[in-house]
Amino acid sequence: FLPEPKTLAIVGCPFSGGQAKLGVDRGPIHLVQAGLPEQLSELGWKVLFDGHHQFEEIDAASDPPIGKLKNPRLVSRVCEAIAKVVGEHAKKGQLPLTLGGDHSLAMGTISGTFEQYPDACVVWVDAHGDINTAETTDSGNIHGMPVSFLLGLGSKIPEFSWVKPLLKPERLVYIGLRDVDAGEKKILKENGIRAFSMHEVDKYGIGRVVEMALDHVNPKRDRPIHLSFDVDALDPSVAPSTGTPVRGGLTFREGHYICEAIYETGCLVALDIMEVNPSLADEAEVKQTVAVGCSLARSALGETLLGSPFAQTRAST
Ligand code: 5AB
Ligand code: MN
Ligand code: MN
Ligand code: MN
Repeated sequence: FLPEPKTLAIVGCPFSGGQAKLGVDRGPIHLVQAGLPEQLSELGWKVLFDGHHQFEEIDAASDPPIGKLKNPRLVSRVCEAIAKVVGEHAKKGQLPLTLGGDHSLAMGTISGTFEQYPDACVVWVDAHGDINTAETTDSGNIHGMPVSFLLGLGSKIPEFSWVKPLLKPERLVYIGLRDVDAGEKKILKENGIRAFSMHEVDKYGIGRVVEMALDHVNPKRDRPIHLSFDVDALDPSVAPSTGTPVRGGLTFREGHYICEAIYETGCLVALDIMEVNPSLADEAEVKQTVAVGCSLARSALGETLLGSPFAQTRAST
């Protein structure tokens, strides 16, 4: 789907308004400082990095909750801005890599992807479903809700009217779930959304799970793929610095395998690395989590364990 030279646009999103813990807005800065742009150019990408996005601020006093939703106007405006940025990069044939920031941002990134690729599918890797609606959310944190907005579920909120319900339930698949709210379980069931929880990862192994997941959303491997990766999908022993860790998660290799397998399809058109929070956990754990965020991105963008067969083929022709 991407023209040569393969160009990557890094979109830094220092945003935390979709949840209550401070620090997740510093995730992108840490990922970039750890050398992610350089690492990705070493993989052969032409890397564009236009800095970390500055968002307009709305003070809490002028952004009271709408129903239970917290910071609704702020989250909406930031996501709308990100949708434009991601959509424009995609339109230019570039692959947007969005660094979060909290996962509410995916409301923006996926909206941007669908602007350019209406037949895209979404692989959502997470411990959580992030599919609460205004009716089902308990916390009111919008990082637990982006998927419902993208699907057009729940009551319509005028402040979010820019979000078009472009994602169809059959074009969405989850991997890694293990902390799904009761209301979310009902939504998954009612909408027939395919989800591979940690139970299925244990039962079939990650290889089969990724194959089944892709067979579901992308049977002919001809649809563009948006991969939205919440680092809390990984076990907390692998990615401790995140706001909502849940035990029993993906191993280091399982997480990277998902990324490698999606890269191998040749269909990846957009990538999110979300929820790295460098202010949670100690220094060594922060370093570990940031390093894992970088290596997940590298795996999704072509790093292999035994060198690239693609590069060898090209060199020998
Ligand atoms: B994350 C919870 N379901 O709605 C809620 O980290 C957690 O983007 C959401 O996956 C976790 O608040 C959101 C309890
Ligand atoms: Mn999560
Ligand atoms: Mn999430
Ligand atoms: Mn989280």
